[in-house]
Amino acid sequence: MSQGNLIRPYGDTTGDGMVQVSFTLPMKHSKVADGAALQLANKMGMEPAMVVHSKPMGDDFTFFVVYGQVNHLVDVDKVQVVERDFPLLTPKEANAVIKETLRRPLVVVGACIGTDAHTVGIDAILNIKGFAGEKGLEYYKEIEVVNLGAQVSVPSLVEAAVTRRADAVLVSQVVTQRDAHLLNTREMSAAFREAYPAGERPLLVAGGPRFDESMTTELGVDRIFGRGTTPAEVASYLVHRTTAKEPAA
Ligand code: B12
Repeated sequence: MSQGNLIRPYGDTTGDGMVQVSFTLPMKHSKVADGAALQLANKMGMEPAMVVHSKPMGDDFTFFVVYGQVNHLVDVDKVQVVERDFPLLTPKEANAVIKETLRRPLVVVGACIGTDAHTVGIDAILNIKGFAGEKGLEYYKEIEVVNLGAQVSVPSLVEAAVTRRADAVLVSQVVTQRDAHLLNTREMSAAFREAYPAGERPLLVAGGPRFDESMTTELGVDRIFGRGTTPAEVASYLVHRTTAKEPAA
């Protein structure tokens, strides 16, 4: 039987299994609090473990960094991720494909929905100034960007998508408290399915740092982009999907 491609974390020497975790406990900073942190680390499978940093966070909370050893193995062959399954295009190439195939600008409507006011992420993708040295979608001559900004309600987003004849709707969710990002995204995708005849709705794309990129079906969207996404990746995906034959389901 194959042992797979097994590895262990590296701290001081190869394969020593050393990891570092940080967390907060609702306890006053004290020796007992340090002991409580250690107990948690042990229960998490870190043995031996050491509190290397503890700091009061106000009167009733303490923040910890714990360094310790785990015995778990990582089987690299069993790792599952969503790989990019479309070619990465330059703005020039993306523009050329849109011009040849759609023969009109590709319309993108973007927003932060719900109560989320974290616009930096969606702006990084849409605004001309872009992100990580890449220009945003506004820079693309053949992409028409409608950025609705923060705290947009789902009905307003649907209305804007219908009015502007959006090819794609880009939604950002940064706040994840009480699973707000999941609930809002599901509400959004359901509303689009209700508002559009089957096969005619725009592509639905969700993005934000704490999404699991494999949850597209569960959330009813076509693609999810996570932490560190760059504008060219998004533009390339949109070009790939909107200029392909099959419509969004
Ligand atoms: C800046 C900031 C703010 C600013 C936002 C200003 C603005 N105009 O955006 C202000 C001060 C307003 C703010 C407010 C709040 N914030 Co705040 N904020 C942050 C902070 C420090 C940085 C976020 C950021 O700009 N990242 C940079 C961008 C470029 O990264 P990004 O968002 O991940 O985006 C990238 C990808 O995720 C992806 N992406 C993102 N969206 C999309 C969308 C699409 C379609 C695609 C394709 C890709 C994509 O592409 C981007 C580029 O790679 C984070 C902590 C942190 N370090 O992340 C907290 C953080 C997000 N905030 C947090 C909180 C709690 C709040 C408040 C509730 C605080 C409060 N009690 O009032 C409020 C909520 C306001 C609201 N109604 O939403 C928490 C969220 C915790 C959680 N689990 O939900 C964080 C994580 C801080 C923390 N550790 O507690 N915040």
